[in-house]
Order: sequence, then C-alpha cells, then structure tokens
Amino acid sequence: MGKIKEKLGNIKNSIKNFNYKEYANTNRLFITFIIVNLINAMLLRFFTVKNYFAIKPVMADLAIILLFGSFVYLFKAKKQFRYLMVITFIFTLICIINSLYYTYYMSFASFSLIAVSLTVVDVGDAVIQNVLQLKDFIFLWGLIAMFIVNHFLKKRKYYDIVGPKENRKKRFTGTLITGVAVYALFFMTVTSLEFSRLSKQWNREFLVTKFGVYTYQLNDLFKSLDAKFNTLFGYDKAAKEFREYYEKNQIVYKDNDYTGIFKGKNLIVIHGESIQNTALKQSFNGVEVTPTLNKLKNEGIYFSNFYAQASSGTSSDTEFSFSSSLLPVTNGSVAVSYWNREYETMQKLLKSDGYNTLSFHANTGDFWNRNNLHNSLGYNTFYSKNSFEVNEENTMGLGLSDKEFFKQLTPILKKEYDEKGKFMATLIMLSNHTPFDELEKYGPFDVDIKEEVKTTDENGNEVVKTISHPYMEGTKLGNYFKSVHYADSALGELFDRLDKEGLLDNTVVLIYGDHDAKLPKGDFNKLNNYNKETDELYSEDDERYVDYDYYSYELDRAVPLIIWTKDKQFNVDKTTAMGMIDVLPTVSNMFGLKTKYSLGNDIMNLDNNVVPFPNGNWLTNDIYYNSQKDEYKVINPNAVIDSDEIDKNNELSTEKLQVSNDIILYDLIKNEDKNLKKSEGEKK
Ligand code: GP9
Ligand code: MN
Repeated sequence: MGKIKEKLGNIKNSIKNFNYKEYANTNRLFITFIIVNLINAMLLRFFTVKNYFAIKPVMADLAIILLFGSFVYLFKAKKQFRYLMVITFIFTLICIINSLYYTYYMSFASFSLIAVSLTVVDVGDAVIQNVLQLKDFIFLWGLIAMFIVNHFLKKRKYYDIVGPKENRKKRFTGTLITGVAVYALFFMTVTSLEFSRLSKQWNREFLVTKFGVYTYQLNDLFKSLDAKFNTLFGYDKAAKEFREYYEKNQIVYKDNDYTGIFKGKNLIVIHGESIQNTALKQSFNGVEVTPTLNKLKNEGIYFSNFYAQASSGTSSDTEFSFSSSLLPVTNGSVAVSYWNREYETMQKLLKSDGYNTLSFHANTGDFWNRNNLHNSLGYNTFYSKNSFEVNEENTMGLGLSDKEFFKQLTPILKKEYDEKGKFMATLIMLSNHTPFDELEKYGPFDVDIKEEVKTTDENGNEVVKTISHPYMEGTKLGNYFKSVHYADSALGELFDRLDKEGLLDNTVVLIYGDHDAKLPKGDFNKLNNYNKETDELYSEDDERYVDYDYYSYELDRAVPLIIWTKDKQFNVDKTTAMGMIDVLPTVSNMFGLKTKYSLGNDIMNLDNNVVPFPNGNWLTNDIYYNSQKDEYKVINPNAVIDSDEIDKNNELSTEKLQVSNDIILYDLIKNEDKNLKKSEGEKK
C-alpha cells in the first residue's frame, strides 16, 4: 500500500515538475506524429460519420496513437523516424481504406471482409467512378508532412543534439503510461450500451462515431481473429442460446387463405438489382418509371412495406436471407466465408417436393462466390456467364444487358422444363447497377418537368410552347430512374417471352428489389423539394417544404416484393412491415411447405411485425427505431407508443441477429438439429 502511494506521489511530482518547453523541443518528430494521425482520424470522421469534433473519439484516437507511438523510444533517435513512419503508414492506410469502403458500403472495413472487398474491386468501373474520390488521397498529407519535418530536423542536426540527452527508457514508460491513462479516462465515459456494441462489433458506424477509427479497427482485428477461433470456443453458449431461442419462439403454423394455393406450380424468382420502391411511385410528365412493375403490383400481391435486410454482402446477403430466412452474418459475408454451412432453404424445400432448382446470372460464377453459394443453397444448376453469349454490343454496365439476359435464358428454361418438369428458377438481373451511367443504352426517358405555356408570337398570335424545368435531369437519382425504366422494360420483354413459350401458364412469379440503390440523400431532397419556378429547392420556411431527414431516407430504402400469376387477379396490397427474412415462411406456406428454422414470419398471418436490420435498427408499422442514437420516429400517427414494447422489440431484434449469427458461425442447424426439442414446426 505504502509503495503504491509512493509511486502515485512520484507521478504527481513528475507531472508538476514536467518541463513542457523542453519536452516540445526534444520531441518534435513525435509531436508531429501525434498531430498527423489525430487529424487523419478526425478527417475520416468528417468524411463519414461527421462527428469530427466530438471529444470521446478524439481521446480514444489519441490514446492509441500514444500507445503505439511510445515504442519509438525503444529505438535510438536516428532510427525513430523509420518506426514512426511505419506506424503512420498503417494508420493512413486504415483511413484510406475506410474512406473508400464507406463510399461504397456506408460502413467501415473489416479484416474479415478482405475477401469480400476484393470481390468489390471486380465491380471495376463502378468502383472507379463511384467510389474512388479525391478525398481518399487527402490522408497522404500526413506521411508527406512527416518527411518534410524529418528533413528539416536532420538539416538542423536535431538528432545529434537530442539523441545524447534523451532518456529513452523514461520517455517510453512516460508515454506508455500517458496513453494508458488517456484510454482509461476515455473508457470511464463509455456507457454500457457502447460497451455492449463494442463487444458485438457489427454496428460499425456507431463504433467509429463513439470510439474513433483506430480503436474500431483494433477491436475489429481482435474480433476477426476471434471469428477464426470462435468455432473452437463459445460453441456451447451459442448452442444453448439457439435451443432457448427456438423453445421460446416456437414456429406455430396457422393456415390462412394462402396456404397451399401455389402447390405444385413453377416458381420464377426475379432478383431485381437495386430496384427500390421510389421508382415504382414515380412518374415524369405522366409517364411511369416502371409501368411493367406497376401493372404486376396492381394485379398481384404487393408487399408495399418491404425491406431488404442486406449488409455488406449486398446482393449475396439478399440471396441468402431470401433463401434461408436468416439475417446476414455480422462480420464478413455468408457467400464468401460461411457458404459451406448447412441452411434450411427455399430451394431445398422445393427440391424435396420434386422441383428442379435453377439459377441464372450473367456475371462470372465466382462473383460473390456464387458457384459455391448457389450449390450450398440447394440449386441443382447455376447458369452463369459462360452459359451466355456476351459481346461488346450486348453488354451494359457490369455485363450482359438484362434484355439480352432474358432473351438468352428463356430457351434454356424452356428446355429444363420440358426435360425435367416443375422448377424453381432464380433470375438475377444486372443492368440496373450503380453507377447508372449508361444513359444512351437505357434509351430515352425524360426526368424533367415539362410545362405548356401560352405566349404570343411576333405576329401577336397566341401560341402554346412547351418549356422544360430540369428537375431530376443531371442528378444521380435522375439517371437511376432512366436505368430502372430500362430494367422495367426488360421485365416487360421477359414476360412476353415467357408467355410465348407457355412458361407463365402454371407459374408463380416473385419479384423483389435486392437492396436500395445507395443514392445520395441530397437527390431525394431535391425530388421532394424542387421548385420549378426557380429551379431551386424550397426554403425551410416555405409551406411546401418537406423535411427530408434521416428517417425519410431510411424509409425510402423500401424495395418492392410482388407475387404474381397470370391467371389470378389478386389486387392485394399487404402493408405490414416486412423484411427479406419473412419471405421464406410466407412463400413456403403458399407452396404448402413448412419451415423449421425461419427467423421471419408468415406475413399473411400478421398485422404488425418487427423487421430487424443488420445494423441494429428495426421497423414496425408504427415506428422506425434508430439503434445508433437510441431514438425513433413515429410513422403511424395513430399508434400508441409504449416503452415496454420498444424494449421488447429491441430485445427480439438483438436476439434474432445473435441467433442468426450463431447459426451461421457454428453451423448450428447441422450440429444442433438433434438436440432441439421438437417444436410446433413439426406438428401439423
Ligand atoms: C454482381 C451483382 C451485383 O454479380 O449481383 O452485386 P452487388 O454489387 O449489388 O452486391
Ligand atoms: Mn445487388
């Protein structure tokens, strides 16, 4: 006890007697190192989560910089530059990679995602045009600054003077202790919610906002290594939680008007790349952006409050959640890292009912590791790029144009049907993919506002002239509408072709938008607040002004889900909040099949539902809950909001994310099936 007191007294004295001037004069390079890396971390937050001046992440960043930097004093003065450059290089790389990654995914990079990120690099043009920006290179200023400072210090013989004076051991311990102290001080301010999210690591935006990028990345490194080891440890806990979840949330089947209505019919699933509901609602000068989809949604069953629950695995996450009723994995992607687990899927269920299961996609089979993923999901055959004739004329964006894709796949599908009978076929569209810049190939579609005005000509006669207000012309969202218009027209052609071949006669068509199009919020603001008189936006005090906030944007990320058959007019608009994980239980019921592990619900039995998103947010018919901020927006003005209900929904969402993740990581469906108390799912 006495010794500790003495030590503390010593520390107190050294702080009191600390000669700041001398420290500054003899640690110029180290101080530059701190400033450079601190500013870079702030810049990254400025470009991404925007809270660059918040004190907490700055403290955390500073602590990490000091801790890593302290080891420089184990080197002689002349060698210190090299060490600090290596650390600065690593920190700079972290900033550049995260800045790039955020542009594409609106999230932060993870070591466990290296394989996924490399897949993204294949997106080629999309990355160069959409992702790589000048701001990503700004972070390099730090390395240059370090070089320049070192150059001048060397010129002034700084190291010759400082070197002999330096008590390196003392400086090392002093800096290390300061780093630990700053970190300890920082952790004293961390709330239990923040701690819990740090331990889960999936709420990455939140973590960088609260903990700074360096702590985030370090934690991610541990977690990613952990992911490699965690199948060795933690299995029992995961398996126990898995059993408890399914005992508590037994799947109780309730027949409804839709039970078995499609039994024995073919199923065509259309994976609508980046199609979001915004497009279906929009028309310009009386022309709909998506006339085909609008017709299908009016005739079929339209799920108008439907959301993809994709994470950084984008398209592949949706394919996975659609098929398995599980949520995407919290770190990495199932397609890349966990495709070889056993999942209960729509494909397998249909296969066991005698279906031939097929998938079609005109990109290479290794994109998103689909060669493996599709096999594992239960497709008999995957027709990928080499099954199609792709040439310069028929490509658009990432590859074969959707019109050509549909044209070439129809005879293959027909042959499969003729030879093998009833089928489930998934057609993965490609053309409507960011950056939506193939304007000439999309064909004409105006996104301006045309207006007829009466005026007089030079002879004084009244004439009607059409004038155009630019509106969405020249914006990314405007280009997106042109692109979706093309995709919609490709769908129209597909339906004609299928019909001609008799492939619609005994078939159910299901179309979903695979995720939102990641368009700028500012463009949506313009869509809602455009003043054609001035070609500017309504000001906030204008009565026509729409406050387009974070929640408006999140809600606009809804995508279409339509179930359609040629012979029946359903004319149903199902408005219950719904996510991709609800598709399997809903659709399997329609095909007279039952699931055992689905985390979603048969939506036809529900008037309200909780839709968990991979970032921890969730949605019901009444509210959108923002887990980052622990706040929500009321969507239904008549709803009675009850805080117990919110806690319950929070718990359920977290539980689903956790159980889903554990199933994926620990292969629990394969390993624990025998140990699961047989639930209602097996009863009739
Ligand atoms: C690539 C296509 C697009 O084959 O599915 O994938 P995304 O970039 O949307 O994940
Ligand atoms: Mn996609």
